Amino acid sequence: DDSPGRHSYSKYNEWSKIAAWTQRMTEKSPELISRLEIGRTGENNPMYVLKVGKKSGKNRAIFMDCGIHAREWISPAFCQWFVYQATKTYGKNKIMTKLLDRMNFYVLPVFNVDGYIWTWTKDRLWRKNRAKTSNSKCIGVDLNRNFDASWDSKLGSNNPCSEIYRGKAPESEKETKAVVDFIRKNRHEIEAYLSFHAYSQMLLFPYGYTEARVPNDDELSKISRLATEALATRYQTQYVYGPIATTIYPTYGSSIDWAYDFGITRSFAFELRDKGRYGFLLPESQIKQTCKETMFAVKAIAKYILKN
Ligand code: ING
Ligand code: ZN
Repeated sequence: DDSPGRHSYSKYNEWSKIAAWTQRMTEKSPELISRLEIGRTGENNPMYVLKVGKKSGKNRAIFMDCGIHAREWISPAFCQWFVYQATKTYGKNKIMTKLLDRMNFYVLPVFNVDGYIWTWTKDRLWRKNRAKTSNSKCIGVDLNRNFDASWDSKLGSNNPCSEIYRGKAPESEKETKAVVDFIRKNRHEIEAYLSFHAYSQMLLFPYGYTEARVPNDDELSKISRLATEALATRYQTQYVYGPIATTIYPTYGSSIDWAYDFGITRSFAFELRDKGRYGFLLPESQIKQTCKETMFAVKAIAKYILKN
């Protein structure tokens, strides 16, 4: 996939390439992929979701978001890899075939398009979106603090200069609103929500806003064990798992807490490679391995969802 003129899955791709790729994928595999524009960003860039699955009357789906944080480049790389592997292995790999026959994956390869573009042009370590705030010196809302899940907590950040600024209201950001509207519209289909971040090699599940355990904590722990064990089979990469608040840190207004309370009780967030050696600057030489091992985890989760 490195030959000239083809999309590279072992390199980081800028937004214009990813946008063009979403279109080409639907043309190359129309029986498996269609593209939906779920909304526009603050800077009027399109937000594309690829619907991946064999076309038939199915009513089951998994939603995946990548690139909610601009600098976590391995995350969009994984979403691209996932779609590519789906088209490449459908009809060949038994599990993939079964999954795509029975369910759809809604894949949002870049959630925070404006921020992602900014990391390519101005500031590689930018995290938030690019919205204007009440403080003209400080830009951007953390989209993973902008969801309506204990957003109002006094522990959330209302400082526009903070890296984790929650915004002026829940769903104040066009990007958040687009995702929430899409999920609300497809609520009867969506059985799991997967969000991809970097870095620290963790698999997280709700809650972030309280240390109280969710009702199906045992189930989410079990799924996480299956998924992280599957992930480790490829290169022995070790992941830890557990509730957000006690495994990484408390958070207010995150996408998976919102999804959980909305009724999507199988909601997870991956913190992909590495554990800090390169951090957000994970070298391109690690993209393929990271994607391959993560694929095992995602397939394990999807297989579990299908059966249960
Ligand atoms: N980490 C996530 C963050 O938003 C997270 C951790 C994931 C919190 C999912 C809540 C829900 O802080 C990074 N690296 O962004
Ligand atoms: Zn993140």
